[in-house]
Amino acid sequence: MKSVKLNLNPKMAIKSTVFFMSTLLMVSCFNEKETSEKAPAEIAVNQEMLAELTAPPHVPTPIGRRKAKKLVVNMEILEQVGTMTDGTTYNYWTFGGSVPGSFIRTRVGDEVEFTLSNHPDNKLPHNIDLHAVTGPGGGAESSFVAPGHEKTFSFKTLNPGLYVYHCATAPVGMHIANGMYGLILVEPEGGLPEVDKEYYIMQGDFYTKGKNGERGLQPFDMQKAVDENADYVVFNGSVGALTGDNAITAKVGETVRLFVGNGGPNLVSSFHVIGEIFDKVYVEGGDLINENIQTTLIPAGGAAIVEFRVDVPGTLVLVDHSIFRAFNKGALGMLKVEGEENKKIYSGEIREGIYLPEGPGIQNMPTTDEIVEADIPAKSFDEQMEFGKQVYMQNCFACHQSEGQGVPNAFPPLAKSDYLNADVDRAISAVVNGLTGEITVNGVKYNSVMTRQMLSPDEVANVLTYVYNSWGNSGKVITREMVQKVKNQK
Ligand code: HEC
Ligand SMILES: [Cu+2]
Repeated sequence: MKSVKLNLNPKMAIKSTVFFMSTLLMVSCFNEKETSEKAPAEIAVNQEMLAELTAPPHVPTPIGRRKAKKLVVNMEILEQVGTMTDGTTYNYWTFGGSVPGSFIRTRVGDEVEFTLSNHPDNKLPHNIDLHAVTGPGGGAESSFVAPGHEKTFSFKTLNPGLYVYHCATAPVGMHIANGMYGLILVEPEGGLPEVDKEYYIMQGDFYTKGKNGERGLQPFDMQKAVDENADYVVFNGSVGALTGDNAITAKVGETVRLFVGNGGPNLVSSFHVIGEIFDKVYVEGGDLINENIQTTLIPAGGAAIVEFRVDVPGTLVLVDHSIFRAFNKGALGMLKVEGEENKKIYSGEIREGIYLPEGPGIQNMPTTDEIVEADIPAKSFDEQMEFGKQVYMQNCFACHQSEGQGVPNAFPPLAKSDYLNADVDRAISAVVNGLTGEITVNGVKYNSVMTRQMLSPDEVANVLTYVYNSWGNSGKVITREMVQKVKNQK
């Protein structure tokens, strides 16, 4: 019974004893049917098995009906440089080489023998606090391990649920901020109900010396972390870990289960999937199931299991609905659903999920004149193309789409655009000053608003060079001087 674990005040304790006794009565009535009614601590294990560990967004095979076992988990800590976003790298500290760390899947009653190895190339000692552990520090005290060493401890899983694990070595916040967190699932007796697709997603906030998008290897910024002023808020450790080719997938009619965690260190997540309603949410990763939910709150150091059936094809966009984090700091992922349209459920005029909360027509024009200079001007055509593509993916992609194809009735195409190719200054002006009013692109009329893009002259030159040299366009090279000239005309 769960009361063993709770730390109750006296009044609660009385209540809980009454509850405990009445449960005992109930149990004694229903007891006959299965061993499953045993207190988790009493569940015997006789076989040993090596735990399957997976990197996100994948999860190990479901437990199903397997009996409780001695489960051997071998987790290796690796400090390694990885990509935060195009052009920006970060020295991640990881459990198993990924952020979040390897997913651990257990069942109630398992005896987990956990070995934590700290790779000899690492610089620091680490440990692990698993929220699924009943015991001091969640294992932290027994697992503190220096580089080139390993530590083993064991624990029995008593409470089903989805739990966070993280490093708890001082300064704890710094170890978590560098990516040292992951999820451990404790399935109930008999396993979770079957679904078609399962994925592992974990949010985290990152603090870098340079601001969002600044190039190069970015060191951790302690002061920003203390101030809770995140430069990046991301799913699965980096910007784009779940978008484009990295998107997770499902087919129309399938049921999807997402194991969603939040490593923090600071921010809570308002987890939402644009264009979908959660049929079920295991609130905070526990037993309580809520139904028909739009957005579920996932605290730092907490988790939730969300489930839904996908009914129509398209791209569902996963966000932290603290929405600037999604569109400006990276907390955005995609679930691509393929299959037959169902016009009854969704009429489907726009195929890809575009999200403009206020609609393109009423978004405010930015008023500030402060435009940040790009740190390094491109030195060659190839560099212009490379930098330009990055600017495109960060600033234009959402509307004009990955291949410049645009979105029918909303955003004009840039691919083979006669409007673009006819007049370079006019195209520069669209980016620098914004564009509004009726225009005709390839014979189709658009009457909407493109807000002025807050980019440096170099960035404008690069992105337009990229656009002009992609998707069958006229191949012009735009220089910062050409951009400057158009700016001065204003
Ligand atoms: C928020 C959506 C949005 C973003 C972001 C955006 N645009 Fe546009 N863009 C539009 C809309 C809408 C129009 C048409 C405006 C009109 O109807 O007057 C347009 C028109 C254009 C045109 C002229 C029409 C054509 O198809 O040739 C160009 C060139 C252009 N955009 C380039 C860019 C570039 C480059 C970026 C990124 C730096 C960008 N846009 C970012 C929405 C956007
Ligand atoms: Cu650590």
